[in-house]
Amino acid sequence: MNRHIDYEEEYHGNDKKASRKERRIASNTDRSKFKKTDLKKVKSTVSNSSSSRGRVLSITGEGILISSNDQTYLCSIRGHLKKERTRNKNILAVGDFVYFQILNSEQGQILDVEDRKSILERVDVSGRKRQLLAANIDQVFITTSLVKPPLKPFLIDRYIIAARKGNMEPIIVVNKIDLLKGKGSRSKEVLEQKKLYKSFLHAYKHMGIQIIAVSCETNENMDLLEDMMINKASVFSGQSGVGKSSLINLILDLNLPVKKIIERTRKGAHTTTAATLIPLKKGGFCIDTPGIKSFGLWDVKKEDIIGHFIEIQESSKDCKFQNCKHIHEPGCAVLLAVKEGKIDPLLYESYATLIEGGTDEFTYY
Ligand SMILES: Nc1nc2c(ncn2[C@@H]2O[C@H](COP(=O)(O)OP(=O)(O)OP(=O)(O)O)[C@@H](O)[C@H]2O)c(=O)[nH]1
Ligand SMILES: [Mg+2]
Ligand SMILES: [Zn+2]
Repeated sequence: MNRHIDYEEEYHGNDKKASRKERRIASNTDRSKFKKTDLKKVKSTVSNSSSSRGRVLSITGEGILISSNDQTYLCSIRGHLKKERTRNKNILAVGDFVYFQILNSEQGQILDVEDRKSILERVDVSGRKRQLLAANIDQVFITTSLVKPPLKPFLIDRYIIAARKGNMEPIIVVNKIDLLKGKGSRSKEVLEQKKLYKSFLHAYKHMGIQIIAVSCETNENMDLLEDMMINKASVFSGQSGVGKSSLINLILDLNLPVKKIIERTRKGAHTTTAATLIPLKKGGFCIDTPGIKSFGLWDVKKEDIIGHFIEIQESSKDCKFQNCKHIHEPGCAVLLAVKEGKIDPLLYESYATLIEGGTDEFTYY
């Protein structure tokens, strides 16, 4: 097997390796922001005369696939770039623009990475490193589904915060809207989802974020989603099984692998295993990504979280204590507003989960 496989242990990780590396970086106390770190330090010593510019299409165990002038090259990374991995699980992401040396008609070596205009990142599975999910994109389609798997509003907030921090527009895509209608729509499970979905729409309509409900089964709003993608770079991200690849297949008329209908269990199976940059015939790009279980925010301070919840921030001005976290403090105006129904309970719960953090599924750093 290619020894460069650990470029990207990808989303499911290589646990042994990760824990070994974790120990190695355990003493690393560098808390500086990413903007000041890796890329700036990696200012090129490379002469550009012998290098070509390309874009990262995908990163797998075999190497990094670069597209340049309508050709693709499987590339390795030059040594000095690899050193930048102390706090980073990966130093390159799909969507990155890179300079590379062409070795032959199929292979090359990456010399340098261009500064990014935007980046989607999270805490990796080890909980200590920054994992880059996608770079140089305009919008994140925070993809969720109804019923199978059920809607998870808390995960959505994390994505919204990460998208805004990374300089991208968050857009919520609710897939499988067909499952709320027709056959089986009177089951307890579906009725509960209907209720949650209604509260979710109510809570999030004030957030200034576009929400689009779609279905790959009935094609509902598929034209609208396609229009939103034209001439933009978009990334589809979200839990496994919500239908990211199905949506891309339908809109771009592709054949990306999707989960088979016969499901033994409802969780676990990750169908897409590596992020891939796909060009749109009508202009623009989109990135399909593997499903994720949790989304730990990288380098987001607790103080910044409240800025995302406008109504909570507004109410907090009347709290008795200036350093009130709005969890259980006396004289908390936020808790009072929740009690009086002025703040949506769903939003408050999401806020509280983010502030308290700590659980496996919703790690907060
Ligand atoms: N009922 C219904 N099923 C859908 C819809 N969209 C996708 N599915 C089904 O959902 C399953 C999962 O779809 P995928 O496209 O593989 O999901 P994914 O988000 O790409 O999953 P990962 O690659 O594992 O992250 C497949 O069996 C699809 O047929 C929809 O709108 N309605
Ligand atoms: Mg997929
Ligand atoms: Zn308070």
